[in-house]
Amino acid sequence: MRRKTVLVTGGAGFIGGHLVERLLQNYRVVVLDNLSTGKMTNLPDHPHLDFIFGDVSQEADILTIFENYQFSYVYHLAAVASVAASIEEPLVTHQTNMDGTIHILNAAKEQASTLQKFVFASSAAVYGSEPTLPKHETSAIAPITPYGIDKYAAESYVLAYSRLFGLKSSAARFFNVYGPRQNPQSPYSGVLSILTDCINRKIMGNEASFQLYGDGSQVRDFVYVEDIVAGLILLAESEESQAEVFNIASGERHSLLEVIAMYELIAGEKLSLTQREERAGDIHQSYADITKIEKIGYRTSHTLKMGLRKYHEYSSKAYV
Ligand code: NAD
Ligand code: UD2
Repeated sequence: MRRKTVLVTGGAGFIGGHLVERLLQNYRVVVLDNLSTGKMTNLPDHPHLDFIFGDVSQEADILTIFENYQFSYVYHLAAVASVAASIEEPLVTHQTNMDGTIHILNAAKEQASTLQKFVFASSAAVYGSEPTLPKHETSAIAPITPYGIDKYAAESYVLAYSRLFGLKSSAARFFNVYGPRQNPQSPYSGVLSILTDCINRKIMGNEASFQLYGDGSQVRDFVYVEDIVAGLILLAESEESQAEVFNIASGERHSLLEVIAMYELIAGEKLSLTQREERAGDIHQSYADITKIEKIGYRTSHTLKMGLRKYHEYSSKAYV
């Protein structure tokens, strides 16, 4: 049978690479990426994968792709994913995170009659620091950074295109994602990628100290990247997800100190911690209610302990 074709923007990124790997089991996949943070090494060499170097903020790049392919699904993940970068360069970020989304939506709506779903990668950042917990999809929206503001505007556009033009769509608000190939290089990289890097450097006999911002009592909902992928595919394939927004998280909550202790036990390595001032604007607690996505069939397959074990196993091999 002929494979259906799927577009993944930002497919060479951390989450995109995992999504593409999974989609290639059933689909022909087209990746659009400008490799600003993504890497070709995040993508497998596969006969059903087409990589297109291009920029979502350039209308011409998008139009060419939609002229050349008829898509069954679009997963729009391309974004400046760093909150810090969005604060330093709000306009440049906006061109990708907002304008880029409108370009993709405009092209996708021309294929609305055959496109089965447009899935957008949004973020828990839309909730900001408003303290009511856990976060439901109906919780107050109070983004506090250009990144969060653009994510909320972009997801609102996606749902509006469903109402206005009949584009079938869903938006997913990811909580703190972790797993293999997450880049630890910036101080604003996901904390578990930084912890993983510290642990592996120590295992290799190098000096490594983890900078703990605040007292470690901050609470997060860490979700393993394969569970994000499963959630995205569920949203694409489910009819009940039409024109709705969903949290994707683990539903577990842990303080940073608990996570560090769990990781040390798994890796068999004690970390040296250097305590620093709490980061300005750091949210003390962030965790999700995932009842809405569970009602359409989502089940987390990884407890934090399982996810950390897998991540450690993968990354300790990658360091050798
Ligand atoms: P990432 O930086 O690894 O992936 C983003 C990808 O988009 C990269 O491959 C990058 O090269 C590409 N890209 C950036 N600007 C582009 C442009 N103008 N044109 C084409 N491609 C472009 O980040 P990630 O963690 O994999 O994030 C994927 C998506 O998930 C993003 O939309 C991000 O905002 C969202 N998200 C991530 C997290 C997380 O914890 N990692 C949490 C919430 C939401
Ligand atoms: C996450 C997202 C961010 C935004 C935000 C919205 C990631 C990587 N970041 O930020 O994009 O959506 O949620 O709420 O998913 N920490 C340390 N030491 C370190 C690094 C971090 O102590 O070296 C602390 C940090 O101060 C924070 C916690 O660990 O309290 C988690 O940090 P993070 O950067 O992984 O994620 P977060 O929740 O701040």
